[in-house]
Amino acid sequence: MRYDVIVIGGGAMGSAAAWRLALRGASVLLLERFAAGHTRGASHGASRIFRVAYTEPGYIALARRALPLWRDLEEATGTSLLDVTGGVDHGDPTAIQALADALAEAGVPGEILDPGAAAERWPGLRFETKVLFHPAGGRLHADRSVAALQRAATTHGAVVRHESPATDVTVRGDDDVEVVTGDGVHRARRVVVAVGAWTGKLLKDRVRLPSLTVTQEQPAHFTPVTDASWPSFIHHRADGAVYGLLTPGEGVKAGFHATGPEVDPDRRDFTAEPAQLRRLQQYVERWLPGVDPATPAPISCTYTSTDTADFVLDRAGPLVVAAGFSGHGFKFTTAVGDLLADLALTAARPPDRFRLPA
Ligand code: PYC
Repeated sequence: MRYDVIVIGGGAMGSAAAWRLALRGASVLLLERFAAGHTRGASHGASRIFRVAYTEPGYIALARRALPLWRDLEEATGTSLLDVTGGVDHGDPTAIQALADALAEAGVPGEILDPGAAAERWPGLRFETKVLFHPAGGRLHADRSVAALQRAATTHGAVVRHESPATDVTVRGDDDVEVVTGDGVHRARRVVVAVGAWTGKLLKDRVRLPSLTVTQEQPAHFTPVTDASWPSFIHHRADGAVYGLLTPGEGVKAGFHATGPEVDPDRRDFTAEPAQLRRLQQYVERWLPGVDPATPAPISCTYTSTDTADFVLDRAGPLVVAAGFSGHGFKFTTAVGDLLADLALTAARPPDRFRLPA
């Protein structure tokens, strides 16, 4: 069987591509190297931040493109995926003002609050500077999203295979690619590669990629000590960002953004580094009065980051590459899937910031 498109990688982005491609009538094979629901990559767990609050208009537009598609996916699969809790950004006043200005410019509702007013509204958090609240922020359920994307893809005829690692990809012609798996050779007109931390391993020597740094990150859940409501939040600090949100049933997740050690995705230990965990507890003790800092339940995941934190979404001949989500990609999943379908099925070119190096 020759498919229109083979998608390699059944995490969020590959599954979204499979959905959007199948919805448009393409014949699709989705290959995932691990079992369904695995925790080896970057798409597992119960919560991810949804927010529109970016300074770059391109990301605001992408989040706005993603939102109705999340709702379509919920409706198509009868699954609740996105809870709107509101989002807050606080910390560095220059960063907060830049976000507020960008939202205002884009016509996205946002509100600046004094720290006292913000603390009254969200007593689980401490604020010392002005706070940006944007009501569209919230929380996505990651595991449920991946499962829903794959269900929606199969509803439209996609074939989804777990535990089917692609060991080789060979471009035979402009419209002809071979993908080797344990059970044989599969052919397609286009191949979408969305393999997260494994991108370099699979594509080196085939596509000129930007620098992609794979790190092991270790956020943790903490037990709440208040019934107060929790927005998703980002704390902009001189030494980097701290993010968090409530994961119902698991606690309040908090993490340093992109500070973990570089790892080989096939040889990582999944173990929280004790000094980093202590630092996170110290942060929580000072800035999250609504949780018990003595109760961390660490989580392990990977980031695959570009130097600019911009994504790679581009096509090189018949190979479409989705990579470098830099720890802030999940919210855009549905829009990224749609964009990948454009790249695979049409002559569309991506926005400049997403292009592969020339
Ligand atoms: O979704 O933007 C985000 C984010 C930042 C840190 C972790 N997630």
